[in-house]
Amino acid sequence: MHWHGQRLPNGMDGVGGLTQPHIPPGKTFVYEFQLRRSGTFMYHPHSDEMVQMAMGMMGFFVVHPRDPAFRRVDRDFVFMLNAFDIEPGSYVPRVAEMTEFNMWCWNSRVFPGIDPFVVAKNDKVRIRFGNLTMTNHPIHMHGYEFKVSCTDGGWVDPAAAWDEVSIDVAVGQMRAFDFVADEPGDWAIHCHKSHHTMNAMGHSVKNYIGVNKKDLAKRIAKIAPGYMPMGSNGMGEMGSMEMPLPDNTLPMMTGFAQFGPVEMGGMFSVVKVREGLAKNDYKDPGWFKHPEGTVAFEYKGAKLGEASRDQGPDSGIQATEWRVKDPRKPSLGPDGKPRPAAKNPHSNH
Ligand SMILES: [Cu+2]
Repeated sequence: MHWHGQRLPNGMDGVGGLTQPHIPPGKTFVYEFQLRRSGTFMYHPHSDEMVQMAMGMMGFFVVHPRDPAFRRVDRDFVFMLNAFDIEPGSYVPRVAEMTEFNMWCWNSRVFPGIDPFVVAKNDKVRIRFGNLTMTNHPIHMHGYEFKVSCTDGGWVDPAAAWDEVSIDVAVGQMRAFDFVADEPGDWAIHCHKSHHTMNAMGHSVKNYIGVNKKDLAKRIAKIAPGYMPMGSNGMGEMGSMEMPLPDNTLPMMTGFAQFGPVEMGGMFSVVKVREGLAKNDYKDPGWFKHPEGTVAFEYKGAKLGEASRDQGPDSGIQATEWRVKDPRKPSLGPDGKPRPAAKNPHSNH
């Protein structure tokens, strides 16, 4: 087992073959080392790595500072980004997968099976994550800018901590960010790669946007009972459907909140900031009660016309006439006759 990010004697570093013998099945090995620095770390096997990591063998390793006042926060969350490739209906993850994973997890769970991050208003909050998937994840939190406070290499000096609203975490990296939760609400937090907020079956769906397939669906359903085509208006409608699914899989995107389907899966959760929560209260407080007049609403006034597009000479937009040249034909001049062959300025002929 490799202790990712730790300072330790070389023989405790856990690299099979290099610093110790591989651990055979059924055997137990002992690691002993002193924790020489605090921060956000991980551990994972360094033996048959592709198989063992694809099967989910990995963990987090947070070392708290000896001085509890050092960089102290009120709420400290941690999640591991991990991924599986599990064919819908099957049980065993594919282990020879390089990029086409279909279960994008935090702590081996996917939305809506991930707990919300429950936070009291004005709490100092730290969110830490490590990435042991095989791709990078730009983790984006709504509602706040935050300070990146800890990386693989340790604590970022407060004077050097930088502001972000999304922080990319590369493969094998750890990141932590801090913020003061002064804006109550239900703030989404998610990976910004859109296929990472989907569960299995997000792959290889055909694009039927704009296609009226009522007839088609009927005809296909005759030979494939239960067939349901992807939406004509995009994939969002999948989020509100109760589709029949094979056993051992999950809807591609799902989850309901107070305004309807959330249409998410995978690496998504909600930071729930509420007033008056007790210090250790992590219970889901339900959906945010928005103050009157603070929710986006449908416009019901006079019908809006098309935006006008002025193409006059002073508009700044130049009317452009596009011509397409047929390479088989000589180009024609404004008089409709073939143009004389252009002189090549770089040629001496
Ligand atoms: Cu991602």
